Amino acid sequence: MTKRALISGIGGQDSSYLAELLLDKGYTVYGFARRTAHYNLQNVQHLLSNERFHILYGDVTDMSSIINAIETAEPDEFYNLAAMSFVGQSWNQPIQTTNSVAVGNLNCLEALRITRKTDCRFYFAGSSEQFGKVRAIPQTEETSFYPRSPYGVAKVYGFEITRNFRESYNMFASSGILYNHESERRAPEFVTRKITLGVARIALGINDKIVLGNLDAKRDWTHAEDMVRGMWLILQHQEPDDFILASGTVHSVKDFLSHAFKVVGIDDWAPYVEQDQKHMRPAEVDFLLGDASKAQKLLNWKPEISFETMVQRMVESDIAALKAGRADNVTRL
Ligand code: F7E
Repeated sequence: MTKRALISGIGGQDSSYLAELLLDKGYTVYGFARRTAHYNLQNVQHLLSNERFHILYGDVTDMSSIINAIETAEPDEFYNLAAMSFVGQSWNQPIQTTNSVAVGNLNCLEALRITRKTDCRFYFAGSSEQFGKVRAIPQTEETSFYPRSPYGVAKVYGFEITRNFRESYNMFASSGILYNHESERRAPEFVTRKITLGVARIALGINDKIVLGNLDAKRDWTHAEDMVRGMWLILQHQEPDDFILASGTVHSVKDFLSHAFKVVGIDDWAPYVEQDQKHMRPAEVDFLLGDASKAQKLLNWKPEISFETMVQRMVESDIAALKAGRADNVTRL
């Protein structure tokens, strides 16, 4: 029988790749989307004509809408990917962040329990931001949490409540603790896409600089396509569990700049980059590096797209989009 999946946050980067993956595997996919004043389904536009792909409107902060979605979709798997995901913004709207990330996840779990769909497999999108201040290098599933932002604090709650539902109600509720993951579909607020769009604009003579914050921050970056395969594998495992998904390599923002400028033939990028205090965070996470050996061993998961290929794909895609006049969502830098 065809499997059915419900994906919340369907307008986002990860959910669009996950929906593609599940449709390829023969699933019927229900995307749970928030209604916003501006159209927010560009990332899944190409899937809307697929007869196995459906959009249901609602919000994870509104439990009645989740219950309706569960009753319509009757999912075998529920991926909760809905959240305010921009760490920097979480200081400006800590309550909305907590409502969408933490309470939103509790609402999803409660909705499954109330509708007696406790046999539905549930995925929570955990984050390396839960580790925050480094306690161990690299971080494993055993490393303790010390989040450094309202976003990170809310993710810790989401992670712990998922484990609690697993242990309290015997639900198949699992979390991936995902390190940074990027792609051509990444929103332009995030540092990687901000850089690749900036480089594309410089290469085409549209702009002459990129304005950033902390260039010394180090992250473990993976392509989002690799990550969604990991999410799916987490829900196919014989038992519910928590897994780190990461590349196991670390690069600084400066390294990212250097690779991105190299794609357009610029070796000395310093004259094109300025720093501005307004992009610095009240509390920074300086260094994150994940150890995904548990996922490799138990799920046979490892990333296939290298850091260099990912950066190249992003820069080339932004150049092509600008040349084609598809400069939408480029203005919020
Ligand atoms: O920042 C520094 C910034 O906003 C990366 C989200 O997907 O991954 C992401 O969180 C680093 C930080 O991602 C700018 O200070 C410098 O150190 O791209 P980001 P993030 O905060 O690491 C985790 C795993 C998630 O769960 C999140 O949802 O880059 N940085 N200059 C800057 N960052 C931004 N955004 N803009 C700058 O101008």
